[in-house]
Amino acid sequence: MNIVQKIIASHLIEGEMKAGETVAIKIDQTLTQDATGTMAYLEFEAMNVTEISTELSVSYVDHNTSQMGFENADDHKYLQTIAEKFGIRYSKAGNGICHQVHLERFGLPGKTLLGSDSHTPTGGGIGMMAIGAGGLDVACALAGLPFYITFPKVLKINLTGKLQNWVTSKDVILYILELLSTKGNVGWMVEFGGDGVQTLSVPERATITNMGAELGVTTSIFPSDEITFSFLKAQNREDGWTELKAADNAEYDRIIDIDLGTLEPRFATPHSPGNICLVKDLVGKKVDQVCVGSCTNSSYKDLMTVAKMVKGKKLPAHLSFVVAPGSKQVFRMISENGALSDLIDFGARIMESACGFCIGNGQAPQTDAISIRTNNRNFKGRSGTASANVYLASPETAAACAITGKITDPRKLDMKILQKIEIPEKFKIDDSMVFLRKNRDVEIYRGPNIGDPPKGEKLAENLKGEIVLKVEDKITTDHIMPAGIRLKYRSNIPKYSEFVFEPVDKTFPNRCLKNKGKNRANFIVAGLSYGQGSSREHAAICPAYLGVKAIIAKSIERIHLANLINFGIIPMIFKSPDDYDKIGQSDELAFEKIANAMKNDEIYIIKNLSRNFEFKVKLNLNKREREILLAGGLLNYISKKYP
Ligand code: MIC
Ligand code: SF4
Repeated sequence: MNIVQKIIASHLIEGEMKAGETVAIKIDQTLTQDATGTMAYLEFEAMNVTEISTELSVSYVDHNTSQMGFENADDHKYLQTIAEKFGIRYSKAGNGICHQVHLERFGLPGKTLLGSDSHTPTGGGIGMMAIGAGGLDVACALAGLPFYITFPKVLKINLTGKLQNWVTSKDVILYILELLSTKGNVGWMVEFGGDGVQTLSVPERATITNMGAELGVTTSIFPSDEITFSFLKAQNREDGWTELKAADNAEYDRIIDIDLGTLEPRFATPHSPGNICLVKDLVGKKVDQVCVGSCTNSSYKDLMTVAKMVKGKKLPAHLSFVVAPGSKQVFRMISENGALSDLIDFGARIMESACGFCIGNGQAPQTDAISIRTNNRNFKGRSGTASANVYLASPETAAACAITGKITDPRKLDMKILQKIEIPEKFKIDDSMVFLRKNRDVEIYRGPNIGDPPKGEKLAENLKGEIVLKVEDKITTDHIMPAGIRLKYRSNIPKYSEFVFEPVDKTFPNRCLKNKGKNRANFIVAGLSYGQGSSREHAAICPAYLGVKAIIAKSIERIHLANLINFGIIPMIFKSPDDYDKIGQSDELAFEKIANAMKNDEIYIIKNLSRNFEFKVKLNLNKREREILLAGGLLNYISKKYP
């Protein structure tokens, strides 16, 4: 077996290990973050379970840490008290970004991790099968229910050779994105192998698996070897190490070879992590802002590299340079060894250890700015400035641009080759801000902004209504449910619903509510790869609240598809993609006997009453997904199945 198959086999609860079949796996660990976590724990509470069933669960506070108003602080208090009640570890704001801290302190090779954040696959860098999911799926895992996935097709990426100076693991994943793009990879997992693996440290591997999320694959994973052992040892956690490698005769559905030695520094250019070009092809453009941080590139090695590059230099007057260390551990270590002073002397604005600029929580660049960032997503407007152009790059390229104030290939800097920053023999360990305190009698705190998760309605037999919105390809969850300044409403569904599709069409929520008031259904028509990006289930909960009943698309991304089902919105795929062009916004559609069709039909016929024709859609759903939709969502389904 390959590594993916070995981990699934050792966690299999239900199903057959054959590509395309649904399998249920046991989840060993969970993680949540505050922006998805409040809703996830409210959903967990709604299940009336008395104990958690995982080996380890951690609740991180890292997204909404700006606290403009009482809302975020109230959510944090709720999260801390519920963690205490159920014996969930709580990582306080300031302790760091969930994926970075989890890799440092809790991730273990061979284990499964389910996280309510799409970049959970960061854990693949340490040999975990780490999967991102909606909050409700994580709540189910906490309650001891298995996680359902389609048994994946496995892509082996065979790494050979060694990266040249100034070329990094970020350039590896940007190259993979160039090869595979951000769409069409649903149902795959990526497994790395080959001699080149041995040239990459755990944080470098984690940068690659982290941004595997942008490919749309279920997860990515590296073997666990002596490099994994040394990393765990440096974190005082070598007891948890196990070797993990594919059998010599392991089979794969596809193999790609990459010679690391041939790669060059790359950018993802605006506005998609899949728009890749070489840094050398853009040199000379003026840069307005450089941001180093995020769960992709904020490790000790990343920050030390940047600090060494800028040491003794001064920031160009026109440029803003932002640095956010990934964790308290990283922060503490660069402060102790003086690298923090080098960054400050250069002119860096030091942010707390949190998502910050990556999620548009501050540091919005100026109008029309060019911003070079080390994070993983550059969707239009995500930075907080709709007209900004965000380029994603390695810390080395970002630092080179910060030094010169323009786009610069780090290889062309007049600088001696940097000595590679090695993983320290011992990291600075202090878990005082990620504590476990169990107290069954604690009173759970609920601020005024925190509401109950919405209750779904049983699927109606017939639906009639309007296509309220028709959108094109690659609509991201940032288009559907913006974060940034709207993040603080994550626990207040009626309020947050006022901003659904805000960047696309501000009139969307009101138009939906009008139809809902008249008992008419709302439908959305979309192109390829609908729901790319984040795991935020609010991109399904809030449309459901507005009365959206079905999405008809050319294709839908994995996590978003699961979230739609969990909240009772029917995902439908055009049988003939050309029909997308034959229907338009405002068309009136009729879905007759849909509840009946949901029981077992593969193909379903929708009537377009405005244009007087019919078109076919595929219901690519398994039995369990159909039952969830019929019940009006996963919470209803669970309460029926496990009364
Ligand atoms: C993101 O990077 O988009 C987020 C914010 O981390 C999301 C989760 C969320 O929306 O809260 C993700 O990646 O899942
Ligand atoms: Fe946080 Fe950005 Fe990572 Fe999402 S991608 S978890 S917002 S740092």
